[in-house]
Amino acid sequence: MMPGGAGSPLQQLIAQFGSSIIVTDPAQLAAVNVDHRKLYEGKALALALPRSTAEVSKLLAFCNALRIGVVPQGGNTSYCGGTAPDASGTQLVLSLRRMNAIREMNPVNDSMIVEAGCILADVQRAATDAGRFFPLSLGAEGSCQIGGNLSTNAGGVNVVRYGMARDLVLGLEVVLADGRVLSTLKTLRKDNTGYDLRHLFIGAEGTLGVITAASLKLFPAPRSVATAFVAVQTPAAAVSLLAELRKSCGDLVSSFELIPNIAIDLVAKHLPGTRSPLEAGSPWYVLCEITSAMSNEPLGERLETALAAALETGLITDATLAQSERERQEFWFLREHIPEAQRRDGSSLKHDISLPLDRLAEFIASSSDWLHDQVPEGFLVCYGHVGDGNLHFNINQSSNSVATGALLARQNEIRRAIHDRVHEMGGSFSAEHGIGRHKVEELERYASPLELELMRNIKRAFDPNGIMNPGKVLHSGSASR
Ligand code: FAD
Ligand code: 2HG
Ligand code: ZN
Repeated sequence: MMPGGAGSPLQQLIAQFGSSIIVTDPAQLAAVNVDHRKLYEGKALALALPRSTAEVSKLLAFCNALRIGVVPQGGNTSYCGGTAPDASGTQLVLSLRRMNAIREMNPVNDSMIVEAGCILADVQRAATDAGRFFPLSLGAEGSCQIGGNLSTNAGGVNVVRYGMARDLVLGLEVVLADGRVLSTLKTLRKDNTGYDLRHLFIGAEGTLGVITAASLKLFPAPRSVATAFVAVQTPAAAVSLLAELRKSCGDLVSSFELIPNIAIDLVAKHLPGTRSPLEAGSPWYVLCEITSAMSNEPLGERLETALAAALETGLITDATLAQSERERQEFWFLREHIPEAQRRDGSSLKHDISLPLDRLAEFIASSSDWLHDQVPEGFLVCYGHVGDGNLHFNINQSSNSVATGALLARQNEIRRAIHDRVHEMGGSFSAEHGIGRHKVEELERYASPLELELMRNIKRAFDPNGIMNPGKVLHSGSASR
């Protein structure tokens, strides 16, 4: 029977839940049919917009009974195509955008309970308004949702101090594929009571259930901050600088980002009014920040002393400290807009990789040489969260390959060469962006047979009918292979 025909799944959904929850408006569907990078465009059966956990529960129970595939979607900012329905017109996209309440704010316990549809920036703001700090921070924070952040186990620019999204979670409320609600929304730091189920859903990209709420850790608000834009000649110098800063500033180091000159050029080209904070050019820069919860801490002096010592030994070649909050924001604007500048420059190949810190510089050096020799169709824009060993080893099309599509035509071969090299060096082919649909084959290639077997067993245990985000993370149906 066709999805839209009499007694069809769509008609049954509308009859059961009403057209205020089951949306079929073509304009709204067009927006959810495609992922952020436009890698995949599908065709949703409809868009479900529930208002409560109880409604999500009824929806999933219903979809499970009818074997309707469900594709959860948060802010749709993720990079691996995890949010796009397939082309069959039979999958229901489920958005929790109406579930955006802060259920509880508990500054004494340093915790808050939020619904999954909260925009990340709103979660940060609520914490700040309560005099606390929620440290997850990334370029898409104005549109991504906390449910999406947890489902991708997002990283961002504060991981070096506070950890990944996973490290910020005390408990979850999850609707399972069959509609049952699993609630571990406790706000405890210590709770060793059997298997820690919450961690299975974090990073599962909607393949095991729908996260409807989370209990999150809060931290003392930073009251002193110092931010520097530093010129270094090589990535090796950047890695050594990180070690030096850790020696002198300890765990005050909250961000440590590597930026190549080419990225500054791209931002300046595509976002008028921006420019490098340092006059003299340098092949590489570091944007680093130290913060403290103590007010009036002389962090500027501390960072300046550390950087002066590094200048003295030749580890760095120049540096400037942000003299005001406005200047600090300008430094960060440059960093946060590299993805946008890259996008405006044309299609690119993205490799979100991580390596042990002691091998990171060696990887950049050997892979840059390889690219230079073997991939004349592109140029490297390699930047990232070096404090966490995470590089965005991206390749943009050189001007003469835009028209021919020569770089994009070689993407599989290039990806294989880069990921193989990363794997050989003990790294990961997906540091913070997940698997989605885009990296399912990569997971099959690099995970061990035992890891894959256990993942399939977990998928089967939580979602025996395979309705949750089919074809993402693992091949569709591979739960039963
Ligand atoms: P979506 O893209 O909507 O969904 C992501 C996955 O989670 C999908 O598989 C979806 O099915 C699933 N999902 C969504 N909501 C739920 C739910 N409630 N329950 C179960 N499953 C769900 N990522 C980083 O890690 N670090 C960065 O620094 C970073 N910077 C970025 C900068 C820019 C400019 C952009 C555009 C993206 C960036 N990202 C970054 C990627 C992206 O923002 C993150 O992956 C983010 O966590 C995705 O959140 P989202 O709400 O958009 O999720
Ligand atoms: C970032 O760190 C994001 O800015 C996006 O993770 C990286 O666009 C990218 O490749
Ligand atoms: Zn990143």
